[in-house]
Amino acid sequence: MKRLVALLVVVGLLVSVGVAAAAYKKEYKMSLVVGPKGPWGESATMFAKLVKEKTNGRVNIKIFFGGQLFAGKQTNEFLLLRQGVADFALGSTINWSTTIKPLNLFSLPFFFNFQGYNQVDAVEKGNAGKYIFNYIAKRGVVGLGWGENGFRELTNWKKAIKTPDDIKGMKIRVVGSPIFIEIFRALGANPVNMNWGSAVTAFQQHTVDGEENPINAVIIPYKIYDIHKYITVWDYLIDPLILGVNARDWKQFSKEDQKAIVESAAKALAWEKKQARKGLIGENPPAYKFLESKGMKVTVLTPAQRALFKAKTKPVFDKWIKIVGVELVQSAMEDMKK
Ligand code: X2X
Repeated sequence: MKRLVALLVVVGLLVSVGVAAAAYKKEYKMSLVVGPKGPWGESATMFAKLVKEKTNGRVNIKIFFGGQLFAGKQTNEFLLLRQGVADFALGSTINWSTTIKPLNLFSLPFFFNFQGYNQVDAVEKGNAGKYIFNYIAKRGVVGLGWGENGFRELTNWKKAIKTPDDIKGMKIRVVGSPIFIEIFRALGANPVNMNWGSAVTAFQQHTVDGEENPINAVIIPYKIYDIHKYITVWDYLIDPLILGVNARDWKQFSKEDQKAIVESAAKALAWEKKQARKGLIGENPPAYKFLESKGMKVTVLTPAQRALFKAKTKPVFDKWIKIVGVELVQSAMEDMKK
């Protein structure tokens, strides 16, 4: 009997040691599609640093930049995060939208106004944003907050694009997300799907004529102005980021560490959003002047020109509100009114 008790004690000890060791990983992997430069990458570094400090080193996050964790296919990021190949990700809603259909809300063409940053904030903070975070939570990812890649603008090496006629037949690189292919086909362009990891080389080699990306988080850090001399500022859609964590990892963190992670996310993301929008608001803002100083010709669409692009892409909009969910679209519109 004594022996049995001793054995049970030993087994008990081993089990509890095992559980404690399994509870926290030595290192948590964080996925990013882009590199360390610019608001997107820098805020991830800031987040990991804050988490480490605030948890006294208990939660140690290593960032895998440039899409290293998803081996090329950026639209797999949400799946990898849900499976735990990545523990954290600061991901573009576009890359996650092939898995999470409601995220196509942000890719509806011309849904938000030109420089409609207040509308974007209202949707993220409002019922639509809550619905989306609930939706991803049911699919194994806890949303820690919203960041921003930005409103996506069109760049190319050939000519200034002012009307839908100008873009006809142009080969435009887009993310491998169906709505993007459809938008550019509706405009008469020739969209090609390419992962970001191989896109920049393709731009340099003129394999494609153009691309679309936000100014502060991508065009400037990647020096797209060295390759593309023309930019059309049209704010045709917004690309928010979500900082997400795998739900199984999340449950293992103590309440205290969860709080530290939430606070770190809030701080890093507030900074990130500010940087992503810096110099972009108002008429002829400093960021456009910066691009001009780098040799770019900046074309800002007039409301009338923008309306032409909007009209051309209306069938795509009408089709995709059903895929996003009519209720979610309505809820976002309500949020914007508040
Ligand atoms: O691939 C892109 O264009 C990028 C970097 O903006 C995204 O990840 C959506």
